[in-house]
Amino acid sequence: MKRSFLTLVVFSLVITIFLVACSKDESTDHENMNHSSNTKQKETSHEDMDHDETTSTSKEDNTTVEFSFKGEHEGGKQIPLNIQVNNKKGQPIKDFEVEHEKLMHLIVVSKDLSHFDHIHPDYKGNGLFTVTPNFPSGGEYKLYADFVPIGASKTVKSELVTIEGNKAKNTPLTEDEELTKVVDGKEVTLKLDHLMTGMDLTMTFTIKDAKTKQPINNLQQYLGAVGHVVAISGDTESYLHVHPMEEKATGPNAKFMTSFPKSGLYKIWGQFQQDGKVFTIPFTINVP
Ligand SMILES: [Cu+2]
Repeated sequence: MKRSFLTLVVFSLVITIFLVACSKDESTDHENMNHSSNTKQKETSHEDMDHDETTSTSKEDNTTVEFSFKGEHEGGKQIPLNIQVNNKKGQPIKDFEVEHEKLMHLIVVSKDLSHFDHIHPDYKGNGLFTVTPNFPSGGEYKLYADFVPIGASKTVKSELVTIEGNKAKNTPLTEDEELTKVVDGKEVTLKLDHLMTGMDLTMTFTIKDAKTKQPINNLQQYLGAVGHVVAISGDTESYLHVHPMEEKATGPNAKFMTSFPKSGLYKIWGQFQQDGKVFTIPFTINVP
């Protein structure tokens, strides 16, 4: 009796220490990384693209990003894009940290969030990145450049661009009734531990083989982590950084942490890799 009581006390102590350590960890995490960039909506067409005045994740943000297309850009075409990163004085920012194996991640979405692409611009030096996104049709797209200048914090700069050509029909964003989807032979279920604005929450993706219903436990590292998750608000103003909680996990569960800055619809894309192939699973949720 006495012994089991002692065991219980020791056990509770261990748990308490563990919890304190964890919550400490999370708060640092939160301060350093868990931000959304609430970008100002700006209607720019490619002809009058100018400096993006969006806010970034850093209070002492000293970066500006200029997105400019080279040459013709009709929908359905691949259009070369320049992304120039400068400081506020107009001088190029030259050094960037490698984050998830890349110097810059570029997310391209259509304004209605039906099209999503995650690509990696090439660094040409002197703050200039180049990439050739694919725009499946004409219409409005939002570009989010995600990078970390050396010595600064994670920065996201976005731009709304208009691509000429026949527009695809607008697909209004609607909340998913069920958070289980089948993509590329994988059945993926998303669980959120609680849905509340401004609170850290855990997203768990559970991945099974769609045919056999067997859990998939051989996910490969994709860009240095079990997977990558991007979340964007329905109005495209908030781009959320979502962080894997156990980078080295291999499935069937992949856990991520984020927080939603305001209520409303969000589209979430989870990207994972198995057998050398990346698959992307979209979910739309409504944050109350
Ligand atoms: Cu990336």
